[in-house]
Amino acid sequence: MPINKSDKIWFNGEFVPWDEAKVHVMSHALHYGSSVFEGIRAYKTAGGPAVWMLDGHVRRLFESAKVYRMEIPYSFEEVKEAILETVRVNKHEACYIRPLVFRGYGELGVDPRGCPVDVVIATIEWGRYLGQEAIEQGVDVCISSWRRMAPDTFPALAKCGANYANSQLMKLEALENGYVEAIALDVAGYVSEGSGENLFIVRDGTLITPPLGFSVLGGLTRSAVITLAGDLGIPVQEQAIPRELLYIADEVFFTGTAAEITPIRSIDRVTIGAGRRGPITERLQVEFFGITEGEIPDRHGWLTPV
Ligand code: PPE
Repeated sequence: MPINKSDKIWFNGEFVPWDEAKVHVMSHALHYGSSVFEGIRAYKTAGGPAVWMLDGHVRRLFESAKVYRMEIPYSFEEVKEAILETVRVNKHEACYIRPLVFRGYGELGVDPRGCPVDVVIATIEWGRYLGQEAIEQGVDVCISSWRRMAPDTFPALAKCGANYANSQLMKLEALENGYVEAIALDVAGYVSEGSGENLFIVRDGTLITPPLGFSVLGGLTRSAVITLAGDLGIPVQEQAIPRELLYIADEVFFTGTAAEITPIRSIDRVTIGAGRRGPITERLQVEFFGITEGEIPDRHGWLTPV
């Protein structure tokens, strides 16, 4: 997606103009994928922009950094405040927020210890991730020939730049073959997730999603959907999903900060359910978008006013 520049980027504690937020080509992260990041949305509400699940995202950023032994030189509260300040400074009504923590310019070689840990927070205005119509019509996806990483290779719960080498292979193959997105199986052959989304299916009125441990990211949208399903009295099971259960599911949808709740209408050209957004997906969307847009009371305290 093209980048809509905003005015300023928070860079190691200071605001710098968008075009001046640069790093050296010998930065460690560029060579070895040593970055961890977040993707957060601020939604437009009647009371001004509000950040969705800010604490959960900042917590996951610190956890991702912990796994890779990266010491973030700011406190949890400082990072939270910097995120809010970046939205304010850029005068967004709504935006996508990209905090990025990376091993910077210091030494060359895999050993990262001689490189500083740099932190940036950028914001852009971003529309629908999988296209404007996707939210209502659903998307056509495939099963990737690439598997998600095995649990003892790359830690899936850490949102590390390096994981997205695998995601890029999935995405490129899917686009090349005329699909919008791909779903990967894990190392054992069970359904894992999309290149940048968690996945749910609906079967006989029950929502099913792979548990953490099936090489999935612990998605915040995934957690929100599980909570909303509870509110609506829809049973949820976290269990292994064999590939064929996708084809015979009543409904399938993706969740993610960027993708929000996006229905899937076909997989490998097999029509899912009625071939359009299903009723449970729609009920969850109504709740989700109602809360994010400030039209339904934020009963779980998910929005932080900017
Ligand atoms: N799995 C993966 C691999 C993933 O990247 C995301 C988010 C999710 C699941 C859903 O997690 P959550 O956003 O907490 O519900 N992907 C981010 C990056 C997408 C991109 O293209 O960049 C996002 O949605 O912001």
